[in-house]
Amino acid sequence: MSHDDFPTDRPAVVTCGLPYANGDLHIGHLRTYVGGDVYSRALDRLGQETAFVSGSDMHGTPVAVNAEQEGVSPEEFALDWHERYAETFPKFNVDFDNYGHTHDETNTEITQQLVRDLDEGGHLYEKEIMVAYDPVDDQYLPDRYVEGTCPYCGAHARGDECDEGCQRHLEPGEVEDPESTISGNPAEYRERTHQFFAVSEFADYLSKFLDRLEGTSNARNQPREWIEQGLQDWCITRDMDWGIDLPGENPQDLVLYVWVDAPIEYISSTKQYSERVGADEFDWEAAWKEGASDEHPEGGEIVHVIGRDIIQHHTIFWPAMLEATDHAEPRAVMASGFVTLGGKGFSTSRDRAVWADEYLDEGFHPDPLRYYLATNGGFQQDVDFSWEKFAERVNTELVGTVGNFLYRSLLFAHRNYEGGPDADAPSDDVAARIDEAVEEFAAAVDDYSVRALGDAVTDLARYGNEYIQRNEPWKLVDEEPAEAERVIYDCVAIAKAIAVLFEPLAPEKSERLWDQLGEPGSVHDATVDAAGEGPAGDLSEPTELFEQVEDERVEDLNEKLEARVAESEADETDDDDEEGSSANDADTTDDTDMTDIEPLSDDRISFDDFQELDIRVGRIEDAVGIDGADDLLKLTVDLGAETRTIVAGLKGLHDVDDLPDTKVIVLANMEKAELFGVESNGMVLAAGEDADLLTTYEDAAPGTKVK
Ligand code: B3M
Ligand code: ZN
Repeated sequence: MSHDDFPTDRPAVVTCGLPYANGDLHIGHLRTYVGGDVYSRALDRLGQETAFVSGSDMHGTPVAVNAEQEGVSPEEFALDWHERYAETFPKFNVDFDNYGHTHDETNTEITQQLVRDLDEGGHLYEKEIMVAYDPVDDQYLPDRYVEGTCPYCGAHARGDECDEGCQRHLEPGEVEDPESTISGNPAEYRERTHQFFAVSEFADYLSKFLDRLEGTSNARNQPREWIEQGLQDWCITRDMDWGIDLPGENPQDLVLYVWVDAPIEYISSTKQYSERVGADEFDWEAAWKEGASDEHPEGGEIVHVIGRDIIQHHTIFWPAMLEATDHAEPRAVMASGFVTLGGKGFSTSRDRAVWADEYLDEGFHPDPLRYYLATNGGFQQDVDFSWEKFAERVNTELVGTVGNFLYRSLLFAHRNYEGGPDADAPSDDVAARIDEAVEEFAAAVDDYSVRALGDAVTDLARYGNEYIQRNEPWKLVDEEPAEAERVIYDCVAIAKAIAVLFEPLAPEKSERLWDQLGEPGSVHDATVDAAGEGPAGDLSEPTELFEQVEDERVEDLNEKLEARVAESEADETDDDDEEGSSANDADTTDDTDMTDIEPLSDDRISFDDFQELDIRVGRIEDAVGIDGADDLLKLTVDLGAETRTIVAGLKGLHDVDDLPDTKVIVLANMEKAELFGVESNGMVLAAGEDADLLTTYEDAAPGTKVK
């Protein structure tokens, strides 16, 4: 890998964490897959050679336990889910170059070879450990087959992770007071010989690796703490039938731990892609193996997109495995926050979720959900889903800003200029603004920010709206026809740039726009260079790209969701949960208050940065509503040195008459903003959805600095 800006001349592989093949996908899962897809499409747009791969995670106790409960073999059970996932992802325009699964031949072969290499490299050793065993059922109880008490924090825990307490990964034998999750029988510990990978030997390497690692900051900061606490070696075998056999002598018939073969599927899936398209088109070995390419012996640009619950596997175990076997080092890990409902995690087993199929069954197009999931909050922040917020983003940004600009420009162009408006090139200002959007787009890729990719487009559309409004081509068309044509040509040029830059977020809608623009070929093959080239095509009659989500619709959807959440909450009282689990799922994380509150940010700021914030005590003198704005109040606030007008979203949350004389805390050097025609000069600070106003404890006077 390199640390150069994208695009580089190395092959890139973008991977998404593999879903366990054991249950329906919900929009919490989709956040990671959409994120990965958006990112890989954005790399494509920059002209980066990219493979986008994933696959289903077939092995492990979550799958085996669920299959057992349904009375089918794990293979049949997992394949069934695998096929469903392979059908679901394309419906959301999540377009993997290869979507394999961990139980196929490619992955079995590559996994066994990699484990042999670990062994030959002297990184594996045998150790006797205590494994939970159910004497009544005569069965060993790995991972999810056993539960008990966390030895670190005392919470109730699963065999392989302290899901309700400290979230630690637990090694076999660690959980105290073990019980079988299948029979409920108390388990005993028996001695078995297992294989261990000497991860602790890689502590120094991993510290340096984390210093180099790009992506979201949570993926660097959490593992640094784990390394400081001391790394434990990792047991890589299990007493069960379902999995990939430990290669070589295997007298106890052990299989490899699911977390060994799961990330290896990233490699296997890339190999399958190369085999399909040919190594000339994409060379999986050059991407993954050190020394395979003469030009770039360190390998390609590997970017892992995952949920934040599996950071440890991707930043400790996996890079150590890669390093030990001469594979390329991952360049970046992008770890997404969860999607929550009413502040709590999704739960598959309690039907507390918005399901992927359900969204489509409601008749919604996939692209608005993609846009919402990718741009609502930073990638690593948890996002609380609500239909209102979804509708608001769709209505204001997709319909109001982007759709509105496109429709008014293209309709005008289509009606007035047969064959499309004509000019040699966009005017200088417009060309410069398009270049700026392309730069923002490229910077967003280098920052691993799918949200900023969205901003690059909405900002450009906003500029487009201002541009057309300012130049009023409809007034010029009779008196200054040449000028009118130039203006509208510029607008169509902006529309074309939007088509290219919006492709990652809204692939299908962008393709439709591309067709409306009469551009040749597919927008999926266009690169950012096309964004500045100006339109070529003969415009067809435009239709509106995005549909408004009406209030009644939101009410309807809310009712359904609230009823379901209430039911799931009632279930929680008599909960002895099933074992199903997967990324982004409350089944691995909730029942604690962990997900009620967004995790504290890992992004530290310096004291100097803090000092740049001019935070003051203020006193509200007057509060009035603003015409046309449902949520906003215009406040007059005494800040000691001066009195300012500040617009705040307090209407409906506070009694307007009570506000005068209330002391508030104000960010005085917030940039000015115009809201509904009122200039807001500062920001009143408030906590949470209900805008609980910050105030002072004693008698600090207006103007006093907060520090
Ligand atoms: N199958 C799902 C999870 O724990 C797990 C991911 C594997 S990624 C290599 O989130
Ligand atoms: Zn714990």
